[in-house]
Amino acid sequence: MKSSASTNSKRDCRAGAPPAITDATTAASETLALQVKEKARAIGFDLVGVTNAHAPRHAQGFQRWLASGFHGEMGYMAKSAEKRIDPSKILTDARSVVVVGLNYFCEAPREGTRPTAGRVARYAWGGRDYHEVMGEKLGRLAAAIDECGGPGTRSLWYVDTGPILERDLAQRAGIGFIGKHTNLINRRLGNWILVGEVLTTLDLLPDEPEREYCGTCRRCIDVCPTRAIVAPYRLDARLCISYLTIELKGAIPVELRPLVGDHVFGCDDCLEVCPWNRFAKLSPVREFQRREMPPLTEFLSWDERKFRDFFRGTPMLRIKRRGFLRNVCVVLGNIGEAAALPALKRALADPEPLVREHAAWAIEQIQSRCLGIKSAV
Ligand code: B12
Ligand code: SF4
Ligand code: SF4
Repeated sequence: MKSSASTNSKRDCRAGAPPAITDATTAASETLALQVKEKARAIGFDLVGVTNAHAPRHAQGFQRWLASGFHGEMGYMAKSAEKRIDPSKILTDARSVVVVGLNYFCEAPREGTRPTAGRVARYAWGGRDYHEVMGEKLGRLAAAIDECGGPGTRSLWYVDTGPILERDLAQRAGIGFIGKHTNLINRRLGNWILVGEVLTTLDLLPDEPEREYCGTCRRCIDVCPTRAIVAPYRLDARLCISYLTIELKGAIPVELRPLVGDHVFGCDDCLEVCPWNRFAKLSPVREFQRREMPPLTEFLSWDERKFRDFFRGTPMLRIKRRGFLRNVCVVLGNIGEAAALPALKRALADPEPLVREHAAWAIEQIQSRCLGIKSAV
């Protein structure tokens, strides 16, 4: 889990007055909030806002989402449901949540590189996992908050994997609004933002929540290849290509494979079309800059060691060689030409049954599409 607790015994920013609602405490919590935000910006976060540690606004929406089974095999979502709707169950006496955003918008791939490489979601283009990039920064921010709070202040940071409804709290902290595609959008940066937060026992003056700005637009809903956005703000993860190619451990359902298209890891289709991205700015974070990927067929010849060496420190490592090659086969089945057949046929002898089965499917697809052969291998 990407999180860490920190406490600090040094006091340098604030006298430890008990929380009483007076002008003086309000002023103190405002000063502290300003100091914390300054720290966050100095550390390199693009966005920072503060909210209280009350239940998230859409807690009921989340419970309905679970009850509909939209989380699929992500059992951890249901298991930690109680904590997700009550931050004080994560950190006793939590008073405030400092929510941060990091811009990861980078240059698009050069024209013509896509057909052989497959498409990778933008957050995974770089050479280092964002959990680590953000984790380092969040650790420093949590330590700085403890320092401001003085003795007894406790803080806990998370990025992505913690039991928190991050986007909900982010909107309440004012750093963006949840779009119909369910992602957080900032009016100055668009939707290419990663979210993290520090829960703290410190009293910080909360910011005003952001309001919604989707209006009548529904581009993201219409563009989704699998119709996973079943209604505005409601995503059936079981249909989402991001879930199918990253979260799902086993076989990708056969009927959904053609819809995966050329997405080899994650999917950005609903994010790409959002008009708010006209305000996106290139991220200076070195670790997010795009690195070249070899042609898809090459991956099929890689053993465990080669796979690990190439993807070390990246989000791809999470789905392991077997998951990644499963995706490679599906994409080749969808967009590959006859030239991909030798590599796929060799993959029929792969040590992983999951890879073998998806390679057989891909061969069938290519044979039927390119050579007019209908029967299986
Ligand atoms: C589970 C999960 C997934 C699942 C499910 C996604 C989902 N929409 O729930 C899958 C695997 C599909 C997924 C995919 C992606 N994910 Co993801 N994921 C998460 C995770 C761990 C939990 C999300 C969650 O709580 N889902 C539960 C459901 C109910 O929440 P929800 O759909 O967001 O619904 C909320 C809103 O819709 C709102 N709501 C409900 N009704 C209404 C009505 C109105 C009017 C409004 C305004 C709001 C609203 O309330 C709900 C509860 O908060 C978070 C990290 C975290 N701890 O929060 C990252 C996170 C959401 N993922 C992230 C990313 C980057 C992605 C991908 C872009 C990756 C990719 N390119 O492949 C895709 C985007 C797909 C998409 N359209 O959402 C980022 C999003 C950053 C951002 N700017 O929003 C997060 C925040 C991680 C991070 N720390 O940065 N993800
Ligand atoms: S990430 Fe792709 S599959 Fe998932 S909701 Fe967006 S467009 Fe649909
Ligand atoms: S594409 Fe349109 S509807 Fe979808 S999130 Fe962006 S503004 Fe909202």
